[in-house]
Amino acid sequence: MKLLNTTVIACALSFIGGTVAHAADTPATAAPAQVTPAGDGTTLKQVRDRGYLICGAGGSTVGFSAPDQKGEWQGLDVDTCRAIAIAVLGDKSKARFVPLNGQQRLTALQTGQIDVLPRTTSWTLRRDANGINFTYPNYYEYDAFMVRRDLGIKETKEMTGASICVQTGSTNEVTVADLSRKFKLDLKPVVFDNVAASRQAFFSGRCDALMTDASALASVRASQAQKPDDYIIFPASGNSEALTPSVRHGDEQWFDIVKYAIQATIAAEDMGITQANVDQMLKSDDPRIARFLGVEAGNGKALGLDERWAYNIVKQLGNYGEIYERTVGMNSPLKLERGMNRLYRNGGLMYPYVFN
Ligand SMILES: N[C@@H](CCC(=O)N[C@@H](CS)C(=O)NCC(=O)O)C(=O)O
Repeated sequence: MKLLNTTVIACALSFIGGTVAHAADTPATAAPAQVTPAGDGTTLKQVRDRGYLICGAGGSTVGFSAPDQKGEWQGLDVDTCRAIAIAVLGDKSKARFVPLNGQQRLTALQTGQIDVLPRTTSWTLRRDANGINFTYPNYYEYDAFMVRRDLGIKETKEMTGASICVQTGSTNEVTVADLSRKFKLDLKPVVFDNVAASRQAFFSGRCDALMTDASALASVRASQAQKPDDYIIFPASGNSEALTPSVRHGDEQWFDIVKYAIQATIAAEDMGITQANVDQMLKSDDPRIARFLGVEAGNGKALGLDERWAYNIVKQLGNYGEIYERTVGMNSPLKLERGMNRLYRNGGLMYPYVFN
C-alpha cells in the first residue's frame, strides 16, 4: 500500500464560527437578507412579510442541495426547504437558497441571515447547546472514507499514515482525529474550508482519502469522479449521525413549524398519502387523514398556518419516500438504498408524530 506524504494545509477546528459570505464558486439565488434574530413568533411574520423563505444550503452536493444545469436548486435538503416554504407561504417556489460552507452555516443561522438550515448538518450536543435547535432528521447517515480502489484499502484499520481530505468545522474532522487516536493510525488531516477545493484535492491525488458523510461521498463519486469505478467507499467509524435541519433558539413557534413541515412528509408516507392520490384522500373517511389534510380544521390554527398546509406539501412535493427516491434514491443518479431512512414499520428510523 502506497500512501502520500502530505502536510496539513489549515486546521481550525471549529463547531461554530466564521462569517457569512457567498461561496464564489456556487451560484446563489438569494442575497442573504438582513433579518433581525427572532423572538417568539417573529420568524413566521418576517418570512410572510418578506414573501419568501431563506434556507442555508450546501450548494455542491448533488442529491442534497445543488443547482441543476438550468440553475434550479434540487435535492433532499432543497425539498425540505420547499416543504417549509409551502407550509408557510403555500408555494414551493417561495424558497431561496444561500450556499454556506461548514464553518459559516451555524453562524448564519444564529445571526438571522437565514431562516432555517437544512444542509447535511449532523445533530450534535455542542451545536444544540450553542444556540441551535435541531428539528427532526431528514436523513440518517454514517461517515465513510472514499479511496482509490487501486490502493487496496478496505477498512479503517488499514489506513495507517494516510492523508485525509476533510471539511473544517465538520463532525468528520473530529472523527478523523478520534479514529487516529483510538486505533493509533497517525492519520494526517488535510483540512479545507471550501468543499469544492477538498474534492478537487482528493481527485488530483493530494490526499489518500476523502472523508465525510457516506451519502455525500456517493454523490461526489457519481457526479465528479471521471471514472466512478476507480473509487471505493467504506464506513469510517461505524457511528451514525442524524442530518437534521435546525433553527435558532428563541422562536418556539418557528421551531414547531419547521419540525412539523418535515414530519408531514413522513406522516404522509406512513398514511399512504402520495402526490398522486392526495386529492382522492381528501374524501377519506379516516379521521386521522382528514385532520392531517386539513379537511377537519385544527392543526393549521395550532401552528399559525393555513389549514391545508400539509395537503399543500404532499400535493406539491410528494411524501418523504417520494422525495427520497427522486433526490437520492433509486430514481436519482445516487441510487442510495433507503436503509436507516425507511419508515419505522419497514425497519427504519423514520417515524411519524401524532397529527392531532
Ligand atoms: N454531517 C457533517 C458534514 C457536513 C458537511 O460538511 N458536508 C460536506 C459534504 S462533502 C459539505 O461541506 N457539503 C457542502 C455542500 O453540500 O455543498 C456535519 O454536520 O459536520
